[in-house]
Amino acid sequence: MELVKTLRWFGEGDSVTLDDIRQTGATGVVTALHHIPNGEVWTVGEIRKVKEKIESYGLTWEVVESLPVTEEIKQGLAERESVIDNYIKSMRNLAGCGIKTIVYNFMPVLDWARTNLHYKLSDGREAMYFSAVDFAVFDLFILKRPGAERDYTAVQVARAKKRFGEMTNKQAEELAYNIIVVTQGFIDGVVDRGSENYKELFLSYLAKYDKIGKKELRDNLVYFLKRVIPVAEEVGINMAIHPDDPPFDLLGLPRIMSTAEDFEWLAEVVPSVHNGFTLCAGSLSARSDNDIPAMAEQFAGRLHFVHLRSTKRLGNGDFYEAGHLEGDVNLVEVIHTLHKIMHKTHQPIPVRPDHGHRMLDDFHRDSNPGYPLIGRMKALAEISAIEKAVKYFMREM
Ligand code: DNO
Repeated sequence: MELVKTLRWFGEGDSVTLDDIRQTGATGVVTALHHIPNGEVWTVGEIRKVKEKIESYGLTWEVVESLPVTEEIKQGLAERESVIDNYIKSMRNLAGCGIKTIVYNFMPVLDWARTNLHYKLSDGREAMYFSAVDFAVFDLFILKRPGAERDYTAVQVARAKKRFGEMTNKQAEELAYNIIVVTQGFIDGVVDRGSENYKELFLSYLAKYDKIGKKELRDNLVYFLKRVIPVAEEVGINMAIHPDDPPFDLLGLPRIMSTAEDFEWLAEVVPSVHNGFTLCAGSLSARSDNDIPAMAEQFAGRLHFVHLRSTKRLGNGDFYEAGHLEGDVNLVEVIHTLHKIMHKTHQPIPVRPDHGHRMLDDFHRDSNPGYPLIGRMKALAEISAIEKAVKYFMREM
């Protein structure tokens, strides 16, 4: 049995085409109906159009990433009822079309965070980087989030102040624009590329969490799952929550999917195996206490999707996205663990390389941050080669 190798495709607007994807070695596609506004129903007609298009290239639509869980649901507002009704309709429509794995996340406001999207590696490739001090600059001095100082030590504030003093206005503006707009717009975040006054808008979203702590956010997730998991069981859909990226507190927002304890909690409150996870090795690895192969083993029956990637932690709160054979995650061990799981469950697990470096011809073609073609193709080739070797040594071939 093999892992199902997939690549993410952002639909018709993606500069990386299905024709490109089928040449990379991927057999599956991970996508969403990015043209449908968050919270609206995905109709059978719209789902079919995309599915047929993917299949016309000899590929299969393996995973939906993401069917967005909107802010009404995360904040637990009265309006969540109708949005959850729509969510359930979309689930039923997807299942009716044979698409049975849905990724979502429960991170408030910000889907993922990096401070530098063009960090140069020594050989000329580019990776994405998270700088703790730059993020503090953004929070304290650019955004000027009310009460932000409370979340930092005096030393951190002093460092951020010094760093801010060294930045030009243009650099500060770019930092904010990257965090709020560039990294969020293309994955259907709350602030899209067209938003004017994006900083004010973003601050107003953050303020909505003034009275929502970890407990309240957990309650809101459970409320959502108690509605959708029975439907998932009925129609055979696997729900796969994506962990927090990065898996630690940011901007005073509650975070509830960062550690093995968080995973344990989720599996306990709604025990159905349809209530599962996306094991995002990259996101989780930004914390040294997350043992990714151990988490894979512990949550084996609930791993509906895996993002294979690695980060390099630099010891000061910073990390960057390392090559797939480098960094702090041992992907050989992760892939070995996934094979041991498949051996027992006889269920092929879909994986994708997640982000890749920007390299070679990627510099001549615009793509969404983290999703260049050549870098991801290299990662997929590395993953496939690891898998071949793992299978060989497990006597599976
Ligand atoms: C970023 C992605 C995330 C992920 C969502 C899942 O590149 O890993 O945007 O798709 O958080 O809901």
